[in-house]
Amino acid sequence: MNSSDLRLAVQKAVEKAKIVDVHTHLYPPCCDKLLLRGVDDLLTYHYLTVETLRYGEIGPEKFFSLSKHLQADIIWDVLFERRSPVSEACRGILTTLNSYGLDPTSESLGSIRQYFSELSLDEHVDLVLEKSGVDTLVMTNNPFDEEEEPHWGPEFISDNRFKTALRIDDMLNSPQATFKKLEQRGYKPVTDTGGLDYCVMRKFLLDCANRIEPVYLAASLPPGFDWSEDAIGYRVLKNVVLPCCEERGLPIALMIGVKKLINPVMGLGGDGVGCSPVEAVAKLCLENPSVKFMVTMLARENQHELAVTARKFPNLTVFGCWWFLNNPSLVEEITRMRVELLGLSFIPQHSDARVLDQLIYKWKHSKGIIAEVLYDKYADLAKTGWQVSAEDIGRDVEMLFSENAKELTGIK
Ligand code: RAT
Ligand code: ZN
Repeated sequence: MNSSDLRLAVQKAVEKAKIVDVHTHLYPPCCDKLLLRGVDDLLTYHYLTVETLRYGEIGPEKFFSLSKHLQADIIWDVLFERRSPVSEACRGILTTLNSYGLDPTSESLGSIRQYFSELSLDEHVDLVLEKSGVDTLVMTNNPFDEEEEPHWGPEFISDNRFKTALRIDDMLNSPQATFKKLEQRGYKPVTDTGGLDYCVMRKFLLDCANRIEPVYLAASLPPGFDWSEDAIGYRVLKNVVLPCCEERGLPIALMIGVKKLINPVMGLGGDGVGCSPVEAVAKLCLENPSVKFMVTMLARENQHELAVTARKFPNLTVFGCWWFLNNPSLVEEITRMRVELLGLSFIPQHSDARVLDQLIYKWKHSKGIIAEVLYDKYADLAKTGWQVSAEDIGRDVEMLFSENAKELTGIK
């Protein structure tokens, strides 16, 4: 293949690749209003909210007291009408609208709203999954989320496109308070292990797992998470969470590095980032060889050490360019480094979509970068005399976008 054929072959393979999106905040259609969708939800995404508030034209308290419709009007005005929308989150809106054939330079926000209001929920879901190439996505399912948990009936897990992940942040980050909540739900302690009963906590997790059949358990942890042997959160991880993972054959996804609410008034947009100790991940992988760890870290500074660590542990899969890393310059740098250190043995991206339509731009933007990185790598191979065929490329691309995730999680 000459280099322009090679580029084309890679682009084609990536474009048509079906995706398993291993981390989102979306819900199946049966959850109705819980599934955010359409232009007002897109505009009021917390990434855009904080960008708007930075300009100081309206204070956070006033802004959050307004209706979603009015908030969207303000965001549109501040970020799109009176400035060029150059940030990644803004560009995402444009990519998404374009994909529906909507032209925000000639159409008013009113007519864009009109377009979305005419899509039924089911139509909308089908359309977005088709446009984004997402075959299967994994949700974030928190048993303590009062809006979500009541939906956990058989219908919740009946749509095969929406897989569940049991999110257990509370158990690791505030074990005592969580244990109290379990007691309120009728999980009474049997043995006394210093306030917490691991057995009861395991029973709770297994009951949750029976209800929603998760494809993994997950937690997001702060840079300051205490990894010492006698720290309570770490003991819960070792004595409750990992045994459940082992018993059910489920991976544990650790998302490490978020400093929660460094500015509380910003709500979901108020979190920050910090470096975390990668050696704690290595220790976990070493001490628990039969547990599969999926790890993503939020700090750019942690990426190299994490990739090097993954080289040593087949039970560690690095996934995604998470949250503040999901920007073209960083996705490119991180993906390039991961291919160089890990070959094809990682999951390059997840969307983290909170709004259905975001699947379109998050994947379009990431796919473009991943394709470029792959092209460069195959071109480097060609210089050694190693030729890849279109089939080879298709196979590799499938591993990155779906097969690795399927193998890890058991998603069919
Ligand atoms: O990207 C986001 O929306 C973040 O607020 C979080 O959802 C983060 O991805 C998480 O899952 O904790
Ligand atoms: Zn997330």
